[in-house]
This record gives sequence, structure tokens and C-alpha cells, in this order.
Amino acid sequence: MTMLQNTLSEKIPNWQESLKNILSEKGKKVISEVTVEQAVKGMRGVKSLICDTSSVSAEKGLIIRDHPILDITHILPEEVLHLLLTGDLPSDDQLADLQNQLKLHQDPPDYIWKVLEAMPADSHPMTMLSVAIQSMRVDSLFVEKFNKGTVKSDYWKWILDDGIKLIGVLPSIAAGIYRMRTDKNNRISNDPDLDWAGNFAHMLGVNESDDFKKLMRLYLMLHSDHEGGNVSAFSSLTVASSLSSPFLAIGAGLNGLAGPLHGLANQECLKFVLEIRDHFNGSPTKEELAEFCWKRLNNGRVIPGYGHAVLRCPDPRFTAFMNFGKKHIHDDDVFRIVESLFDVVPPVLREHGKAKNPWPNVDAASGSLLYYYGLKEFNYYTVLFSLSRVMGIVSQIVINRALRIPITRPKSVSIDWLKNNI
Ligand code: HAX
Repeated sequence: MTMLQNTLSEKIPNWQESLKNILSEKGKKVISEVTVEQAVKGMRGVKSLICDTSSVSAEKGLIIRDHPILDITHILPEEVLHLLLTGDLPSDDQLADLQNQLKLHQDPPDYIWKVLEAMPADSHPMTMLSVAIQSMRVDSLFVEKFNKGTVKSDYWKWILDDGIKLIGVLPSIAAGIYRMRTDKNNRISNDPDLDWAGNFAHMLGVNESDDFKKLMRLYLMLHSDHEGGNVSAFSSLTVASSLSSPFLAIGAGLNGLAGPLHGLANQECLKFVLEIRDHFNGSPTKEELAEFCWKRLNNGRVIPGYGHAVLRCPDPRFTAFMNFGKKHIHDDDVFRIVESLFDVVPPVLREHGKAKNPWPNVDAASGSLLYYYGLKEFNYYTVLFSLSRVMGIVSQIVINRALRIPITRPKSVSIDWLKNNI
């Protein structure tokens, strides 16, 4: 057994006991009411899911297992994974053990490359990633054990195994997709001496500097989780609740992440910033920038990277990226525009009067940093987001099965029902 499996085997009975007690003591208490507006408008604010890996407070942003995200920006993605899954930061031994487990899986099976090479040459990198992940169902230990009649209490173990396999192999697959899509046809081999994110940065082959590796570590830890109700996590959790293979469930979530109102916003964001740079032939004044934003809003388009369904403050993950940029990036028009947008957009959105949250979200700054280090193909950016988010989603699926959360099935009502019954 790995150290991670051991830790979880010790903790899960306590979590199960605690949930059982809550259900018997408070099972019938009401935690949320649903207005007609909430039912029609994306269930915003309805408390109807359990998620222990992280929570998002409107005023403070992301908190991973009691650690506000800005307090842990120095830790590695592997440490975040351990934290998400177990509630504890790993000891040195636990970290080394987890890193070794991930390394066991870092070489993709051959069929992955055959599947990817057979896809149309203009496939979006997110489509390629999703297809590659879903094709790994053939290697799902959960499916194999399920078909042999494994007991329910062991589901989480096989799902964890699939999750570690997937997280281990993803850097190679994601870097391979980057090399294919940018016509840099040779794939770069793993460097077994590097950590998970450092190795990924190395395999991209765009920048060998330590700063770029640092950026990747930060990027891949910051995007790891955002509680259970966002489109990608919720979609994956719903699919996984039917006991579909984790590979298919995660593919479903990433298909949601590929939407421009969710993860794809990071590509839209950089596109927007580059449009500004090209339009003004450099960095515009704040007045020019405000006018540019107004034009876009008046054309019925959103300002990418601003607004959020839950947050009502600048996203601390945006702050973490800005802090990185201020430290490492000097004299760069693209980053300068991102800084100016932070001054200009919130008052514009307030005056515009629609967005409930005028502040930047996680996607507003990250693209400018990637661009600076030479990762310029912005339609690839959501793949980076995915690589990180898989850690949170895997953790949530493992915990949900350990807690025996049943198949998801909320009730829908018709518009006639609303007319006649409310
Ligand atoms: N620019 C212009 N209008 C905006 C806006 C923005 N950045 N943010 C919200 N609005 C508008 C909405 O489109 C909506 O308009 P309608 O009433 O005409 O439909 C209105 O303000 C109310 O929306 P809201 O309640 O404040 O926001 P939602 O919860 O509906 O949507 C979104 C949240 C993130 C989707 C939204 O703010 C948006 O579209 N932002 C731009 C895209 C973006 O940055 N997405 C990334 C979010 C972070 C993330 O999940 N990354 O993965």
C-alpha cells in the first residue's frame, strides 16, 4: 500500500462516521431554499452539494482545506494534491512517496499517441486532451474491479489508483499535445529528476529557465480546485456518481472547462489583451482603455477575466499571479495592459451595472505571464488549467465514493408548473 492509501484508509472511517452522525442528527434540517430565479438562473447560491476539498468564500476567495490560497502559494502541486485528498500537507516522506507514485505512470501508453495523431489537424487542444483522457478507460482499474464485483467500500481505492495514474501521465500527454499542435513534432522525454510541474515545463520545450518552472508550479497549484459546484467539477462529479469510469467522468468535466465562460476564458483573456496592444500599438492610456472596454460592452460582449458567479472580490489567485508578474516581469506591454485593466475595468463594470462582481477572476492575469515566457499559443492555455483542475476533481470523486454519495438526481420542473403552482 502507498503512504497516501494508508493515510486515506485511516481517515475515511472517521469521515464516514462523522457524516453518518450528521445525517442522523441533522438529516432533515433545511440548509437552503430555492427561489424561482435560482432554479431558472443556474442554481446560483443553492447549497445542495457536499465538498470538503475546498470552499470559495465570496469575500475571501479560495480556501483549500482551511488554508487560504494566498498562504500556500509556495507549495508544489503534488503537496496540494495531498492536501486536497487527505486534509493534511504531506511530510517529506509522504511527498516523496506520492511523487514516486506519479512518476511510475509518466509514460503514456502508445495508443494515446495513435488516437491523437488520427484527429483532425485543427482539433482544439482541449478536444485532444479530453479524447486522450477518455480513451484511457481501457486502463481503468475501477472498471476492471467493478466488473469483477468489487465491494462498494473499496470503490474509492480503485478510483484513487485511476486518479494517480491519470495525474502521473497527464504532463506527458499535455506536453505532447502542445508539441503536436505547434508543429514542434519531436516530443521531449520526461526528466525523472524534476518535480511534476517542473518536468511538465521542461517537456513543453518553450523555456528552460527556472522562473518558467516556478510559474508552472504556481499555475498548476493555483487552479487545482474551486469547490464542487463549478461547471467542470459538477459535471465530473455527476458523471462519476453513475459509477462511470473516472476517465470518462473527468473527460466530461474538462469538456465543460473548455467553455468560454469557464476555463476557456483564459485564452479569451489574452486574446483581448493582445487585441488592445495591437489596436494601440503598445500600452494605451487608461482613458483609451476605458473607451475600448465600453465599446466592447456596448457590442454586447463580456470583458474576459472579470466577473464571477460566486466571488465578490478580486480573486486571490489573480493576486498571486500579479505578485509573480510584479516580481519577475519588467518592461512588458502585455503585462502593463493587464495591470491597467485592473484599474480600469472594475469602475467601468460598476457603471455598466450588470455584472454582480466587477473584479478580476483567475484568468485575468495568467495568460500575460505565459506569453512573456514564450508560451504564446493561447488556445493551449485551458489545457494547463485542466492539468491542474484534474487534481481537485480526482480528489472530490475519491471522497464522494468513500462517503458513498449516491447518484446525482435533482428534480426539474416545467415552466407550466411554475406558472400554475407558485
Ligand atoms: N463583462 C460583461 N458583462 C458581464 C461580465 C463581464 N465580465 N460578467 C458578468 N456580466 C454580465 C452577465 O453576462 C450577465 O448579463 P445578462 O444579465 O445580460 O445575462 C450579468 O452581468 C449578470 O451576471 P453575473 O450574475 O454577475 O455573473 P454570472 O454568474 O452569470 O456569470 C461569469 C459569471 C464568470 C460567467 C461572468 O462574469 C462572465 O461571463 N465573465 C467573463 C468570462 C470569464 O472571465 N469567465 C471566467 C470565470 C472564471 C472561471 O470559471 N474560470 O474557469
